[in-house]
Amino acid sequence: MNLKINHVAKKFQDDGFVIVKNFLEKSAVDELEREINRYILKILPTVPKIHVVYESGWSGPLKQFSRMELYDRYFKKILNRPATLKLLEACLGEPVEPLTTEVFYKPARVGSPALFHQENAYFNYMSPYGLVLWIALDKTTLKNGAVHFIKGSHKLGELSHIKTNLPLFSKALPGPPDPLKYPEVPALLERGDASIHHFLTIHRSGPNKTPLNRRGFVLDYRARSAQINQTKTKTHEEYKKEIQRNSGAL
Ligand SMILES: O=C(O)CCC(=O)C(=O)O
Repeated sequence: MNLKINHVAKKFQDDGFVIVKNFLEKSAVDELEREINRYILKILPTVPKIHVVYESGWSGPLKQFSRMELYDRYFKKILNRPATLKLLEACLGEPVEPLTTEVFYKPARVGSPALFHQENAYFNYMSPYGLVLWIALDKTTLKNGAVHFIKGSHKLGELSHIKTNLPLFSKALPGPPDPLKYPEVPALLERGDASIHHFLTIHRSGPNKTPLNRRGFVLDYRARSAQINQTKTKTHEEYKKEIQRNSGAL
């Protein structure tokens, strides 16, 4: 097992992302799916609108929801799963602290793209930043909006993002870096596989034009020693509030 962890950590450190086959066994993904469906039915209708994004307006196909750990014990516990922490700590090379959970739903037929971005444009930590674990609840393909990573882009440092004024992916990069130096790699996952990416790794996902949902369960962690950039956080929070007011979430 340690050999496998070392291999995963080395890939993560070299490329800025790594794919972990069979991250969850079948019974664990089935349980996770049941718990997410329970959350959508019972809890989601009661959470503040700032933690839910639909593809359009305030009903219909779900696009994304977050902060589940605030409202439900199951998701608080899953953030602290010892095997997950061990793997992520090996990747980052130091202990990690849980930040939040998210579900990127990418609904059938209408699921819209995620623009090129680095996670840290939203989280605003300083080195050694943090990382994201993305667990596939559905097989991901080139047609249903698999996440694409730009290999090696975590070495480019913090890049300047533009404002999109969208409720989700409110910041984006104007475009990818030179594809000859930094090739794009799609994360083609089976249900239960996962990817891990660094807060500085540039990534995007395409639309979902297929008749089936493409759901990803996401856990975000910071490095324990990473300090938050207070100035950037203040500016980001003000910008986020403006978008939330405009969209009617606040
Ligand atoms: O799941 C997706 O389509 C996008 C995920 C993403 O961009 C992220 O985790 O920041």
